[in-house]
Amino acid sequence: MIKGFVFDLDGVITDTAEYHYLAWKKLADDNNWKFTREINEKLRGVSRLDSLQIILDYNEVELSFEEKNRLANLKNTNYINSLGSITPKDLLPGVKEFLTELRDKGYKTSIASASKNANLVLTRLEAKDLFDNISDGNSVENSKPAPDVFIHAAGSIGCRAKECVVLEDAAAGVEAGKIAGMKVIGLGSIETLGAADVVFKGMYEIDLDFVIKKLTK
Ligand code: B16
Ligand code: MG
Repeated sequence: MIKGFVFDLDGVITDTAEYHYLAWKKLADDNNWKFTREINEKLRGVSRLDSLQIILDYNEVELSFEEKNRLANLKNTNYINSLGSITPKDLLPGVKEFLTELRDKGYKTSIASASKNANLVLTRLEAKDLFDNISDGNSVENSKPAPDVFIHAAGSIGCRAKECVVLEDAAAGVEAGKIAGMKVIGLGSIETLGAADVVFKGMYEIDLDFVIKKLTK
């Protein structure tokens, strides 16, 4: 029986990928590193330090742990500065309607994001009230594809893993949700999210009754 829905943030509730891209691009430009849109796609759902490592590997650059932390912090300052322009209009299509329907029907809802800025983004969106709990990059040690943040989220809303449905836009997140033992709805393209139980283009396409039937049969 499904009792809870666990939502990724970036790419599912709102699209902060462009802000992440611009902040990484500035860091890369300042350090004369190559950084493309294609590499940026590989950073979806990946933690801040792991994202930096992907960029460093691509450029064959080796740095000390301290230097990596310093650069990750610089990127984060740029990213946070850009979040000031986010408003409730930046909720992705169908998000408010789907969350409202879930809560009206008695389902528990939680965020499960790799981001350490989830609270700030949700505050800007004025969307914190749509969720019973927020689990994020501050809640767990291991980031996706490790299942930790989803397991943390399920526990926080009083559900067992098998009673939860995950909504994810990134391959690493779909993998994490499956490892956690949850049903997974992929939001995006079937090519990237084929490992999910069902894939929709966006939340606006989801028919709740259809999904519950499909995931519990
Ligand atoms: P921060 P999600 C992820 O969020 C982003 O998709 C990813 O691009 C970012 O690097 C990661 O959060 C960490 O974010 O630097 O804000 O801690 O998709 O898991 O909600
Ligand atoms: Mg995401």
